[in-house]
Amino acid sequence: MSQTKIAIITGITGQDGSYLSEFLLSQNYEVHGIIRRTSTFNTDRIDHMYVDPHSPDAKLFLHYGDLTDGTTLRRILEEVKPIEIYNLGSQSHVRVSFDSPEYTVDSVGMGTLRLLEAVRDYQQRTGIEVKFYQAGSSEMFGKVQAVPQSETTPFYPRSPYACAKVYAHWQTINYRESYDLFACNGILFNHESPRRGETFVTRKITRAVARIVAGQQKKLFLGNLDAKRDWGYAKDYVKAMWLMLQQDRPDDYVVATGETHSIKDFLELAFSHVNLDWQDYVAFDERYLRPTEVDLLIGDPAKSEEKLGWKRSVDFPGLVQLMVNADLAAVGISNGNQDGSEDFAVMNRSSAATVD
Ligand code: NAP
Ligand code: G4F
Repeated sequence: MSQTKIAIITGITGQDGSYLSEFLLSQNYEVHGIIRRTSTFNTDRIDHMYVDPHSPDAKLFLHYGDLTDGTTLRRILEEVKPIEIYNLGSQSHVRVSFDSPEYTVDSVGMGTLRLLEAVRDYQQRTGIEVKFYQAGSSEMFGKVQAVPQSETTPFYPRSPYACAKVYAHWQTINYRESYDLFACNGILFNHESPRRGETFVTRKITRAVARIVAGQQKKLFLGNLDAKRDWGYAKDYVKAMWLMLQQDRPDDYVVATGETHSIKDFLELAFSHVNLDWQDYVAFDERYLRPTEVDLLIGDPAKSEEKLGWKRSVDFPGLVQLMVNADLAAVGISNGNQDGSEDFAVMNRSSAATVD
């Protein structure tokens, strides 16, 4: 009988954590997620997968922990004995990282170091290999030094968040080279979905479109509309994370679409999908500007495509449409096209997953 494959995911309650959990469960993994204790439920994105842990059918288990708390991370690792760890947890909002730089760097930079140290000790003591995935970001390219950006493009981070991700990136490489860890960096460009946090620009726009159509909102306040991003679909991107850990050797990979679009392009498609003109609704608020901006991101996915056999399944117009449709469904409007309705069902269940 083959052994159960066990994975730990930090950041399981986030957008990527929820899609990765679904994917790993579909591959017959036992999935252990680390969640933060909060005074209100924070498990909306994973409730649909959760089965009472007393049931023999339970394959998803939750543990309280935090990337700022190294002792607990070690304890969970010892208890769970995973073969793979996906480090997705982070204060992931770039604008917020300027307001809370210390906490951002602690969770993103030091959090990764704490986890790597725990893996190093566990592996050295037990001789059991634990494969490690680090959620790196295209934000690390910041003030871009080449177009498009690939694995060899130098970093030029422009926010506390991006600086912390660069630190985590290099620590991951150092632990790979110093202690022979199977540790990979994914350098993922922006990826979105109906499960995207409501304060990131894409979801802020698609949610506003739906609420404007439903008569629940009149204006949408945004910051810089000229920045360009390489936007893909989150569900495609979590497969690349898993593929990296299935290779013979650990390595670093850019995951991107190879296309770039401005916020204005996104607005144009999202509003025209419901026959509205975005210029009638969007207003400027300087609160959403950043002290330093990342003007242009466009990734070169050639290495992921060649070595991992990874390919995106959704293009830019398809992504915008499925996000608008899911947000329309959330306000009770069917747009005929049911793209994203599965996610609407996920996001509207009441929270049930708990840790005893
Ligand atoms: P997300 O939706 O913001 O989710 C972040 C997750 O991290 C949540 O589960 C959050 O828990 C958890 N978290 C926050 N602080 C933590 C802490 N101190 N200890 C433990 N967990 C903590 O982010 P995402 O979009 O899924 O992104 C996943 C990862 O990929 C992040 O590391 C992000 O920085 C990185 N990334 C994202 C993109 C993108 O475009 N989405 C691109 C490149 C890299 P709560 O639910 O309790 O807040
Ligand atoms: O949606 P955003 O907040 O995403 P950003 O800053 O690109 O970061 C996201 O992608 C990174 C990968 O490159 C991840 F590492 C990171 O964790 C996160 O997931 O902003 C996108 C662009 C920016 O140029 C911003 O200035 O949209 C611009 N923008 C304009 N108005 C706005 C707004 N961004 C937000 N969040 N809110 C606005 O009102």
